[in-house]
Amino acid sequence: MKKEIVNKAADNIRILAAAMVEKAKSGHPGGAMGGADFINILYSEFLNWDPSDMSWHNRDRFFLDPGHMSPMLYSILTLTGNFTLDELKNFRQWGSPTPGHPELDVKKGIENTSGPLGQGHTMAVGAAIAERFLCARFGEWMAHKTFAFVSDGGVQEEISQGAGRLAGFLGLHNLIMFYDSNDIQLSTETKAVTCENTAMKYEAWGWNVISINGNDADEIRAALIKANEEKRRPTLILGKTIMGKGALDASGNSFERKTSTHGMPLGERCIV
Ligand SMILES: Cc1ncc(C[n+]2csc(CCOP(=O)(O)OP(=O)(O)O)c2C)c(N)n1
Ligand SMILES: [Mg+2]
Repeated sequence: MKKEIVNKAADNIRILAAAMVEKAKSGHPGGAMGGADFINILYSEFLNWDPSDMSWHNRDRFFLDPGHMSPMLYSILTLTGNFTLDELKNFRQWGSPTPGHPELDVKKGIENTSGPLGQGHTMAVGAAIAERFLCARFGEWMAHKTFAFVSDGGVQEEISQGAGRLAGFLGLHNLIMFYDSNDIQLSTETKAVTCENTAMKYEAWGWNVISINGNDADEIRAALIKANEEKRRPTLILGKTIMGKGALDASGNSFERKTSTHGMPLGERCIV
């Protein structure tokens, strides 16, 4: 498919994400908009699943770590038919299936409850271990991939270090994790709290690390092809992304790369 059309599909995810936060008057648009390109390529070209049959046990699994990026997940799952536009309109409303942070609902495509950063990382490692266990016991016909999406906050959490180290040691080659590295977090740039080299950290644990522009569809696709071919190691796709990608206010001022784009409706504030 032409890159232009692929990018428009990602723009749809961005617009839905920004719109649902706007309507709810609360939520997190920025990270969701930056991660949209990866999620679009993953779901439309790689994830081996059937949205109409979530009980198929050999389906690929997707675990979201940063639950605050739920608008991104709900948006793609609306494009796949698992959610409706009305459910998006009820984002963050009491009793709706679209709470601010996703809650386990496998039928609708939500494989894990998320919110506490780092937990999605560990759940994905656990699921990848379970997949290898099933294959060792019953044969490779049970093989499937486990995909995870993690952000700056999740990479910083200590729980992720234990899980990441174990995944490398066990050589969980069917685990593929995308790191949305936008260098922005809740109230500061990440450089205010950390200076470690994440690629080197995961390499030291035995991971296959692929660094890309996380907003470029071709680079995302190439990285996922390589990750799928890996036979020995878990893969970390380290994608540099832009917080709030593409968002402008009415006067043309950009919301991109701003800490303030992390966790409030775009329309509710002046750009700082
Ligand atoms: C264990 C845990 N500690 C603190 C928080 C509060 N929190 C929510 S989002 C966030 C930082 C998010 O930064 P990042 O993961 O980079 O997401 P982005 O700002 O890029 O959307 C924090 C600290 C949390 N959700 N979980
Ligand atoms: Mg971030």
